[in-house]
Amino acid sequence: MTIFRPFLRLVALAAVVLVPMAAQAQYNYDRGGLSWTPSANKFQPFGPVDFEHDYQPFGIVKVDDQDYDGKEAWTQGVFFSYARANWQLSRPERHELGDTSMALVTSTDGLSVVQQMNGFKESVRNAPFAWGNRYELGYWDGSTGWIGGVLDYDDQLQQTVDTQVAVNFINPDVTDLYAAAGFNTNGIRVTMLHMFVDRDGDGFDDDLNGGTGAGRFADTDMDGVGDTPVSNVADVDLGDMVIAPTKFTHLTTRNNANTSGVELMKMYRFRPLHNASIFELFAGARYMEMNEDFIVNAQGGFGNDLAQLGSAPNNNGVITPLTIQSFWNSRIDNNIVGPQIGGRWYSRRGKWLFAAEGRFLAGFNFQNVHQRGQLAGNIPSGVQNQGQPGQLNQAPVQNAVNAFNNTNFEHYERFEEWAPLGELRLETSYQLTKAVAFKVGFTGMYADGIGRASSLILYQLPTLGIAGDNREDMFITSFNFGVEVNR
Ligand SMILES: [Ca+2]
Ligand SMILES: [Ca+2]
Ligand SMILES: [Ca+2]
Repeated sequence: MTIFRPFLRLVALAAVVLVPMAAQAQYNYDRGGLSWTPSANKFQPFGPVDFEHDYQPFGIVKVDDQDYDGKEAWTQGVFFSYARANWQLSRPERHELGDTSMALVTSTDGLSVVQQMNGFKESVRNAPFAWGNRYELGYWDGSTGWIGGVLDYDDQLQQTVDTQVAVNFINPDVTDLYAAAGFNTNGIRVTMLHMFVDRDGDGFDDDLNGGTGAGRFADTDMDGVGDTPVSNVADVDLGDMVIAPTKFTHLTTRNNANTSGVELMKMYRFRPLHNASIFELFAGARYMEMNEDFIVNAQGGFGNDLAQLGSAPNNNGVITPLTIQSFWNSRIDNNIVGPQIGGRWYSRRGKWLFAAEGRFLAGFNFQNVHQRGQLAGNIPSGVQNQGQPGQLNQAPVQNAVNAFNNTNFEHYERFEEWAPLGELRLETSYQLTKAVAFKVGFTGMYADGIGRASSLILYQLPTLGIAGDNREDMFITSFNFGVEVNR
């Protein structure tokens, strides 16, 4: 949540309050000839101006062939416009949910090695429509004027809920850490996801490679089954480890995007073209935001399916079943600011008006990225294999738990990018009264240099990170309907 958004809503509210004021004022200033008198004060936005309203906003418009008596080809004075928008933000570029390098993991049988592929080929799959508002307020005084606009496109939300979703992670080699801690690595490569397994649930690590002990247990009676904890870590048989699969039993994603902005521009109106259509030129500044949250919650994984985890027994000996919990939430704020030019061409036919409008923002995008999360959480100390409470094998996921340290992580990053933004609006309005028109239209916006939350995740153990893929293009399309007063 930025502080900008509440401010924006305040501005929007102010604009709504101004509607009656605008509606009371009217308008038709220079009837008859196709000329107007320039204002005595071209540039002063709030100073004395030359237009005078005639205060008949709801006068009937009479149509007589191509002419009607209520409206000139252009307007003078205060105008206001409001549009309800059904809008859509294009989905991000294809980014898998997970690291795309190949991952070899142990199958859920704890024995065979399989190649694990990411379950989601796209982190965000859809681009649903959502609702938003747009307000414009301004005035014309002769051939110049001012226009201010507020755009507030609300939450574009989508969620997925899936089961058995594999997510690959970059899995660092931690063999040196084991060696430094006194383990006998014997040329065995150990990664962060390596762990011992207890498939038969006897409470002892299974001996997978035969002979030299069963993981953290010595086989004192030589029956092929570990039975006694080793007293020296150098006697642990790292060769009995497998790589834990990172397939989550339950995974939800949630992507939430919104766009808002303000603009303020000086307007210039050219003399009518030969077909009586009018062209107006705008120049000013614009500020736009595109904020996006990508939230992932995952249960299981990290070897959870290789063991029934339970809490340490409480005073009554009761063990609570545990599921490993993970989450990673990513947020990006694209804050785009820069000078803007634009133009509007329109033509009246009786009560109908057709308008085409374009804008170009030479934007500079200040991106703020924030990521927080936790991997392999919900594992308190004393966790154990629920199938064999009281036995010595504390947790098959011990390595994962130890390596990740069960802590929250947080990452921040800032990027600065050029973000040119273009906008095209096509609208048709129908004059209901002298001042009030109903309008429908389409708006398309395109921008480059935009960061998307789901594309900025570095899927690396143990604490993820922010990847640098922060330049994408985006399309915003919206279908609008609303009212105009004296536009
Ligand atoms: Ca066992
Ligand atoms: Ca062994
Ligand atoms: Ca034994």
